[in-house]
Amino acid sequence: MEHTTERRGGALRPARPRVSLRDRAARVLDANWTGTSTVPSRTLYPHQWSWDSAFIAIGLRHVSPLRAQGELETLLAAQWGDGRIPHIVFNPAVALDAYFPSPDFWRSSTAGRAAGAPAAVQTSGIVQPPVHALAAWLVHRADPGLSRSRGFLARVYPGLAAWHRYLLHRRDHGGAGLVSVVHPWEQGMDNSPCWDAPLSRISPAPALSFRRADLEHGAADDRPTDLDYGRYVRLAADYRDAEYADSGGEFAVEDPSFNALLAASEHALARIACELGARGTARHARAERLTAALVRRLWDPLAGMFFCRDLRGGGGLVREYGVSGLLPLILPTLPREVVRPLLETARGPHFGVGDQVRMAPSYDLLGPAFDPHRYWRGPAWFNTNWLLEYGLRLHGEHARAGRLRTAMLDVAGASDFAEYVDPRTGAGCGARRFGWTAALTLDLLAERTTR
Ligand code: 9WN
Repeated sequence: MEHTTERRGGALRPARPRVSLRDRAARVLDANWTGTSTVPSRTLYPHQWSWDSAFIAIGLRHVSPLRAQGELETLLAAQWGDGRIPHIVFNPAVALDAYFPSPDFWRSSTAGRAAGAPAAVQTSGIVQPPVHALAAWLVHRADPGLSRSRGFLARVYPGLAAWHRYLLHRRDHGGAGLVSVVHPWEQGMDNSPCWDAPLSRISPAPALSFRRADLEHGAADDRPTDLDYGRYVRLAADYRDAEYADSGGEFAVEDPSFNALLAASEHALARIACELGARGTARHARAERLTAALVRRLWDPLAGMFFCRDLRGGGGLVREYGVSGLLPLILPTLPREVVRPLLETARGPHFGVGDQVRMAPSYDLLGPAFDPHRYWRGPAWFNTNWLLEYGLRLHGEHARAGRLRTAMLDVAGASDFAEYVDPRTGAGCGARRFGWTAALTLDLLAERTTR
């Protein structure tokens, strides 16, 4: 708490204690805690989401390492037999119509039986970016004594290893050592213009065949369109009807951030293995192979940018500047001849990081599809900016990283922990008191050494 005094009517009197940003952020996580995990938003997203939980655990470890461990353990309890970690774990106490698509759409325990979906809990059947091993390692580091006494790493290691195995073995649809996403929701930046070309080939499900719940809580102009939703539904229904088998499918894209996060998490898994008394060498080597494949497959030296590769559209690169293409900066061994131009792209007119914007936009400031308010088509998000801030520091851009950190803290506080914000003004959009915004604020506020 910060105590100040204020002058009212000429007299000095004690001010009401102002709540610090740290306490406000911690209160958001308390309010979103269900007893076993944390919802991204009480209104818009009332269940557990996969990469949200990983980012939330990274912040929660500064407030309650025990809850942070529990967050990841709850998610892993819903893992499928084939190793996939589902993107949503449904809370049975929440009404079916509170979120779409609901459990009766995914039908995980029946349609997912062959893939090993759990019987006791309902989940979606697609995945999200693999931030979990990284989160588990950071959670362990926050309180190694507690972690060792609970056997936390030993509990989560087999599931995390199976998760990476699933991605590397069942999702390498391009056969070149990278993972493909089979739905835009899997990559997490749902309506990014990077998906426009691959999605344009998908015939949308009829508008009357489903009912969106998101528009009851969010402004339509800030959300994906009905046409986007029709295509999301078509892709998810086709995957479900094929019993979530990882064979064909009309959408398969190699994405830079998904694969960079897998490489970073593979490095973290190597550290976890060492902590458990095993050798991490093979895992570090795998992370290096992923880094090399990223550069070989997705780096465009002329543009100074990583792009998505559209496997079903002739296998070419989608030359849209999405923030995903900057996120390989989190990798420690990215070659110098890639790092230098990539940092220039981050600073330059497409993203303006550190000068033209308060926070990095999700999509190209110069792109024809740029929209500062519509979800992943321009607004700035806290998870991608947190990753970017880390990447800038990792590669020696300390002053720029410091400016970004300050802006993120200001914007998080002023917007009441908005889901996403206008990258230039910082004006909040979407849900407020959003889980990972609060969690990553806590992480940015923590001492550098514990981060
Ligand atoms: C679909 C929960 C999730 C995030 C995603 C974000 C949004 C869901 C939706 O919310 O997606 O998964 O209904 O729009 O795009 O990144 O994990 O916060």
